[in-house]
Amino acid sequence: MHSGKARAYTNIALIKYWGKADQAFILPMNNSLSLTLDAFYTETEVVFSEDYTEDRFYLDGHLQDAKATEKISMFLDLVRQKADSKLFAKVASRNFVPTAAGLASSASGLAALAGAAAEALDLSLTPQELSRLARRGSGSACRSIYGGFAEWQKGDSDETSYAEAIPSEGFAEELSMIFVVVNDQQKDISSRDGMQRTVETSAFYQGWLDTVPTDLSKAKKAIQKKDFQALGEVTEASALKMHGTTLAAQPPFTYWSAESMKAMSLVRQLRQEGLPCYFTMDAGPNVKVLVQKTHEKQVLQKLAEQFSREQLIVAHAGPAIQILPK
Ligand code: 2P0
Repeated sequence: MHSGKARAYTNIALIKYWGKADQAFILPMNNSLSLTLDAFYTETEVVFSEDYTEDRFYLDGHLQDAKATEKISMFLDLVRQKADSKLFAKVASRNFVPTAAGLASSASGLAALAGAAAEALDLSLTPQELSRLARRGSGSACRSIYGGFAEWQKGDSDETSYAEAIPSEGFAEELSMIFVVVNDQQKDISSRDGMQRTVETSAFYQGWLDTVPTDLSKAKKAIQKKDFQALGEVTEASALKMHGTTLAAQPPFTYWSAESMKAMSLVRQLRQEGLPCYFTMDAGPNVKVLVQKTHEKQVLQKLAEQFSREQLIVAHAGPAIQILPK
């Protein structure tokens, strides 16, 4: 029996990944930059054995259907190929999320699966190789191999597309991210479908691509100088531009709900009142507020005036992927 267990933390992009140059290999159109967080993580155990006659996937203790298992199997095929193995596997994953608000992420999930499967088949991968492997499962997962800030270098091939840590000399540890969990009944467009539609049809997509390199260099400079305002401004700008592209897609769509707008307006208002904080959003209506730890309580208090305490989740910089004892 060959087993491996790993824990990976989710990450939120400050400079967003939005669009693929290659669907099969998950090569992105642009570099992205993220902060790994401590509040949400996935633990996954993978056991390969001669005794199994098929792959099985358990999520939070429940055996998953054929469709969910198929995705896992396709990823395991990549690992089996690397290890020259034909063994089937049992995969048991657990998402650790503070509330049941649908915040489970593919980034932590696929990073933990990559780490556990590679460990189980003794692949002895470097962080860069593990990042490349995780990328094949889900693009954003390649950034969850590292703690703190990470940059995904888009590259132009399977070999050259991977994330790297961005050292920040403690700056990442000075930050908080407050999740405003917004409930809406809208049917989700997955990020995979949303980004593809945008690349193929949005009149604004080229504008997005044209400005990412400048935003990225602003973000890296801000990290180097520990300049919170500069990092916050470019974070918010990157999210707004990404979401702008969806409005010009065919057919047009948006991830924003009225509640998302309410949270974004409040963040702008707090800033006008002299409280430094900035928002970002991903492929859903939740709003994430970037703030320094020194102002976390004040911002949380203000948010709590308009949202229930259950809707607010505080996260801080999280660690790199961990291989756990079996
Ligand atoms: C990001 N997102 O940079 C962007 C911003 C959502 C909005 O990466 O198709 O699950 O598996 O590569 O990584 C979410 O998309 O997509 C994402 P796939 P993924 O975090």
